[in-house]
Amino acid sequence: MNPSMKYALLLFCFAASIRPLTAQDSIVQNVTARRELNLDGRWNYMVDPYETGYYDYRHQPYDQSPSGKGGYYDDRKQTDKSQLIEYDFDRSPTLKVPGDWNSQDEKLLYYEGTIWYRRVFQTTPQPGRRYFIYFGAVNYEAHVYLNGKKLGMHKGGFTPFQFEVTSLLKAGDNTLVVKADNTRHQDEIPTVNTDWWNYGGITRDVCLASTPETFISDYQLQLKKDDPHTIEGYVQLAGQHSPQTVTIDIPEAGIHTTTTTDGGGRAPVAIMTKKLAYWSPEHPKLYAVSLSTATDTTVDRIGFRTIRVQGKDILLNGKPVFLRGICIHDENPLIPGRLRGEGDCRMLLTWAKQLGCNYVRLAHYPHNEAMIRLADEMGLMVWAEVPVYWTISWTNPDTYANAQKQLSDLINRDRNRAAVIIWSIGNETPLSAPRLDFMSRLAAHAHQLDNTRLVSAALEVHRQGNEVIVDDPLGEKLDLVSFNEYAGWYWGDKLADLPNYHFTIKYDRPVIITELGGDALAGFHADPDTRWSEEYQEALYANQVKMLSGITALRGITPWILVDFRSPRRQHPVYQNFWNRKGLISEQGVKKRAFYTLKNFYDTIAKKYP
Ligand code: GCB
Repeated sequence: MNPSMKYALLLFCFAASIRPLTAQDSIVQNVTARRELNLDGRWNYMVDPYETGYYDYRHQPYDQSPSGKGGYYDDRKQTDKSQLIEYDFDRSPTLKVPGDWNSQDEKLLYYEGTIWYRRVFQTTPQPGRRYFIYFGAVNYEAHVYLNGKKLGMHKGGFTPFQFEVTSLLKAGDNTLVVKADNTRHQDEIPTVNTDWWNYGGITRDVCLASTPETFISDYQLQLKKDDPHTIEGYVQLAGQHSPQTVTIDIPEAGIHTTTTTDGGGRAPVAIMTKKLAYWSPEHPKLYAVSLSTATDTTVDRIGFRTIRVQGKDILLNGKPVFLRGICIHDENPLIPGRLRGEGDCRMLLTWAKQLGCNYVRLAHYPHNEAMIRLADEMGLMVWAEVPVYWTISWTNPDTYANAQKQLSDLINRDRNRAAVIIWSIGNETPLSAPRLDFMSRLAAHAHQLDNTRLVSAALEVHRQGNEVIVDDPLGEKLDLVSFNEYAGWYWGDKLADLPNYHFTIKYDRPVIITELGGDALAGFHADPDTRWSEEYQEALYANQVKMLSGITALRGITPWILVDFRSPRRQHPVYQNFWNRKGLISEQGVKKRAFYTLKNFYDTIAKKYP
């Protein structure tokens, strides 16, 4: 080879080695059914505010250098006493995974930046199997390395991602290193300004999953739009794409049928059935569904129901429903920090049930998959949302691509959960032409990915005197009219005046109030005119209920919020102390007076919509 060819080849190899590696586009559906090894537990960690483990002293990323070496992900050990290594995972402290770092060490409460995590695990890879490292969520940007090799990067703090590691996994010890960075940036989703704590770290489960070479990677089995007698969807195989038979069994519904994959590994599903017991909050029936091919079997629990809008009504299984809801953040106030497992999820959903809810708004980002599965099991309908919150960079194409990817990942993960009835594409986004374009594209994308559910967003109102107006042009693209209104807290001086407000709503659709409410410090009692008192919050709810009774199309509300939650924006030294106090339950789990006001309202509504 002549020298110039040699040089060109070297350059090519180098360029190939620095191509950006990102997480795989789609994740294995129902990954826990494929779990080979749970990687939760204690991981060693290092706080790295200057990103010394990522950049060299010229600020060049080690993982983009020709050798790819030099970063903390090498997990070097001193083999000779004279050797200089300025880090040591083995002797570093540990953090619990899943779990944000802020709640695990006082020094990390306000930390925003990079933390390195390392976990060593043992495995014996089997020939003929494929292996994947799966993360439920890492906030916000994760760079992942296995045995010193970069697997890739993922952005987005609330959606799952995975990497195939079949060729890198070793028999014996394997070293998994994650650089988690929760720095906020204007062009990201969410952007710099939110009203919640920016909890960092590996906040959800991690596992090693394994599958056969050709396996069932994805599927959707849900009732066809507006048709209670047809289960429709697809089964997607990954691996070899010669035509294969897929068998679908739902024994309890007497279903045993087959379908065949096409050249792309996809098999359409259309099953006629008259025997289904439909999923509803009162009867959250889930069926054991088994999918199998010649080489693979996977089992899930799936509920079947229809949801649609007819005039001003929302019809669940053809019957009008009122959504008796409450908003929820992914936070356990008792820790306080991100929910760490099914027990934490169950605590919140049990409180929602005690309130008389049949519905929850999981704000403002995708919650844990465990939460959605529990809602399926406990009988709570769900509004699921992406963190397109407040003032996003509307004109940046990368920002749009990021938002759309997060929306796709949410829909793909939860498309088989009967509980989810509404995809929300954002919250309180300010009117402008670029924003309308951005949000309209997101709405179309959600409709295109899933035509069996409703698509909406939490809009804002504006006022003229006593008239509250809802006319956001985005409303044209949505299946419901849903908006936040803070009468009695951010506007409307006297609570007793609330019933004098009336609503002018441009769209003839069911109306859902996605937020209303006000703060109260649990245990602070005063007269109903005193801000922050439980009595004020109670009177606010009583007057809100009167005011909203004037909206004839009202078909649901999700007051803000079930439990007090942490927010850096909430600074009052007596009443807030970095807590948003709009919860109906305090950070110690104590129910405030307004909890019972809302519960009474829901008890009455439940009788009207049996
Ligand atoms: C809102 C936001 C929510 C805030 C809430 C508040 O409109 O959607 O994220 O936490 O108001 O308490 O101000």
